[in-house]
Amino acid sequence: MKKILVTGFEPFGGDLRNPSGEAVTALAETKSYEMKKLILPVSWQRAFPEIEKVWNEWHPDALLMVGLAGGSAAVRVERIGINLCGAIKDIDGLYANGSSENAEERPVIEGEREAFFATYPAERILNALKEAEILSKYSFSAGTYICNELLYSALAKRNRESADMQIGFIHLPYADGQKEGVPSMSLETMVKALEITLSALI
Ligand code: PCA
Repeated sequence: MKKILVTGFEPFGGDLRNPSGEAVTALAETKSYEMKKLILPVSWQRAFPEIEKVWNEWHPDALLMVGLAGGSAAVRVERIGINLCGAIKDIDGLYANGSSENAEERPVIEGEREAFFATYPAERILNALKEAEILSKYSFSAGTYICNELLYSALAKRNRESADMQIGFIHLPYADGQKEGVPSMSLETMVKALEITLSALI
């Protein structure tokens, strides 16, 4: 049976909820694959090490990371991770350089290549989401915050270790009722979108 590591995030940036963590938590166990879940802190220093630990100990066949893209109306199937951390503070009040005062961009990994493509079957996933009539699209930038940092870090590790792993990132909209005046989707639809994505991985 295939082993899939699925991650979501805790709330950040003043939001009380993060639909990515809620949707991942709500995913049901299935008979077709073994699943481990992690709900990660939106922290430059603490998020990826949690993934690395499970990866090294459990050796998953696939890694699906999920985050919130506030303002997006559609489920976004991310295609690319880039080697750039923006000058954005995390929930610990720190920039990617570890400083709380010195705002500066930095690479995710010094000296590593500019970008990696996600290795999950993006086309199959998007087709399956569209088939289910879930508002969805490709995205060619996961931003420069911690979602991109995870995607890039995971793809770089896979490349370093020549691991044959499906790795990708899904960005979700705000959940219905979470915020006024922004595009949103029901949590139920988002859970379904993740189930469809997971089925496309196996
Ligand atoms: N979204 C942020 C980080 C955590 C999350 O859910 C991002 O897009 O980078």
